[in-house]
Amino acid sequence: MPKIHSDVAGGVAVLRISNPPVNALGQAVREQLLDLITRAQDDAAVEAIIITGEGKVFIAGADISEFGKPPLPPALPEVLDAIENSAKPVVAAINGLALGGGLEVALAGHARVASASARLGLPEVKLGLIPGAGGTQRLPRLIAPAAAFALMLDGEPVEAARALELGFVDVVAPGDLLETARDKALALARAGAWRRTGDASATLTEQAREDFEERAREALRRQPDAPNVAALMEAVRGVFELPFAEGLALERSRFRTLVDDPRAQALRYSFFAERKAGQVPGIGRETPRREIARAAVIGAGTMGGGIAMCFANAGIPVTVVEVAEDALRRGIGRVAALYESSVGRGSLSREEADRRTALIDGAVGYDAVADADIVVEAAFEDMGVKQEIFASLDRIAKPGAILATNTSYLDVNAIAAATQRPQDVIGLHFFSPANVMRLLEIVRPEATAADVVATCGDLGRKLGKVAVTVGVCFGFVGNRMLARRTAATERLLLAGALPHEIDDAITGFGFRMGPLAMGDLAGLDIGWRTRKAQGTRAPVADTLCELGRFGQKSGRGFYRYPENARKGERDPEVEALIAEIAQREGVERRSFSTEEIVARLLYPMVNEGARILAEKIAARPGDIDVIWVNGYNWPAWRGGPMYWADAVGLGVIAGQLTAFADREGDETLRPAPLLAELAEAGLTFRQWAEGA
Ligand code: T1G
Repeated sequence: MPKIHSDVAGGVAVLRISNPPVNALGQAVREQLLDLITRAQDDAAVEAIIITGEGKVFIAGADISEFGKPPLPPALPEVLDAIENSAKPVVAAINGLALGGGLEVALAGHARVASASARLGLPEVKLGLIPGAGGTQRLPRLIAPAAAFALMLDGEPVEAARALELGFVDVVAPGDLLETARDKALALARAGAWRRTGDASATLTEQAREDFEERAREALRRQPDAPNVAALMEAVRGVFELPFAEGLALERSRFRTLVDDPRAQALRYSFFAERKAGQVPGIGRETPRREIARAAVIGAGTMGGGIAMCFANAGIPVTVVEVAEDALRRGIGRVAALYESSVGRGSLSREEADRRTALIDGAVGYDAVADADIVVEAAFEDMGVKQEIFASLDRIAKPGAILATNTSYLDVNAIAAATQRPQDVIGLHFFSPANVMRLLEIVRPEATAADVVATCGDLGRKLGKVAVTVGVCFGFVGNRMLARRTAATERLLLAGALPHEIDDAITGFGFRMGPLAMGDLAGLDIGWRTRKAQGTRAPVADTLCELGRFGQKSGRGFYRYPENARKGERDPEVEALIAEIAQREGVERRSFSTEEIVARLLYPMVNEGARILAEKIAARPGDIDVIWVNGYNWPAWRGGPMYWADAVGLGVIAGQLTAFADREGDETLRPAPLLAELAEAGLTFRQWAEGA
């Protein structure tokens, strides 16, 4: 049960919030906080009040699980009004993360003392919201409104020192946090002078207004159709135009509207789905873990270099192993250049870049993996090559070392079988660029030991990844579903949809890029090589490759790329070529609406997701959604393919798939048994998962 411990000593009441794991401002916490602030007003022994958090977090914000349900009094703004209007000074002693409503509690206080390691932010935009308890009205009264707006738009926390510099932390405690906070609180009480944040106005100058409006125009240009960005602008503009109380009312009303917006609901779903995805059946806190103090990566190509950077970025020394000196040198050089460009962009300090670079060394030959606790193989995507490498690693790596393959679709059981230690073998499927993409598919063969799976889950988090554990099959989850979209795209091109019509339909849905532009960017030859290895074909894409049209790298693919152009242009040659192939294949052509293109590309993916769930390759629909949002740019405000399918209605999807299967004569398009069953029963994937 959440508890706020209250200790009064030396004239100061210290209210310590204890609501593990993150001191979220659930109803019980709000109620106790209001009660303790109210009671302190009449307590003669109390001259001043301190609010602090127990554990590593100050307060991580409102309790997100309460959103969308009937509100439970007292509402947070009511508690913050009591803090701000207290007859005794209230000081926030920020012992750790102060996020969202947590920072808003501190802003309602009369001073803020932070520990040096504390981080402070208003991440509400990431949930499709805006701060709803005074953040948009109080922060711009403490710091430059343009800077406040930028912080709320970005949603990322800042270090205590930066908050001090900006002006919304008053003191960074040099030593004991509570000592410093106590001194500050008593000084305010005994001087009898403290300021309500709502009364501050020094930041509200004409120039500040212009600076804010400029930032607002830029934000609107970047995100023209994000309702929460528009609401944030309106609320911060209210700081200049409305009395404080009216500004609070405006903020609250816009916040309440956003809470009910389907996009915000989808983002909240994603927040919890991401955390649930880390819960692997059969793996618990009690499962042992292996220590990962040193890593090795086999292969210094784009993937190997990116994976090595993930380890270095997490402070884990890593050796990049190549079989040839020049390949090693090129790989290490590419990594150094990437760090350099981060320093150049200002996203990484020189010291940090040097520290990370120093953690990466290179070696020729597999002997270098002898003392590694984990080896990640990122070599050529060929089963024979991988089995040979794993046989060598088996001979050289120390007992207990985890042997991981970065394969993006091959059978990890077959790779494990090349060793005498299948219990130590696992798939760690990073997404390119590995040092940027958040998704990590942990591919779990039958023989893999539980402690290896548990260790890799923790490692994924340490590397800053969203780790989802999946079963072994061709393409695991993400690529297996992507293959369905790719096949549907190829079919649609032949049936008459033009490349740009397909891409426009998919970017209009919310993806950053359409499948054809994406293919041109990645290189059409990659898929071509895979299809040749598997003996499958894609008439259009294969023909383009046979003509040397590999995409951007060859200046021509589905689109043509005039000198150094980043965006492709329609290419009448390609459109004529596709019509020719269609004729040869006996495919009748017609035009397609945007809605039909979306349905033809995405419903088969959902269908494959249903098969994946039935085969237990993914533990739950949310895992599939987390994979697609974090690995394939599925628009986060649509929750993910399975969440979206539930909203569309499984009956609608099953019906359309049946029509596609009948029209195309393709049985793989027919609704998967699980999809058909849920459609029949009028259930959603989420209801099935909750009932499963
Ligand atoms: N509400 C409810 N549960 C939360 C929560 C929250 N705010 N934050 C975390 N949890 C749960 C999470 O689901 C998980 O549960 C457990 O705590 C550990 O979380 C009014 C409207 C703080 C950086 O957006 O960013 O305030 O899986 O695994 O990796 O204007 O949690 O164990 O059952 O993420 O150490 C704004 C969200 C809310 C912060 C810690 N605040 N949380 O990361 O642990 S809106 C946020 C985080 C708001 C006001 C507005 C992270 C963390 P379970 P975890 P972690």
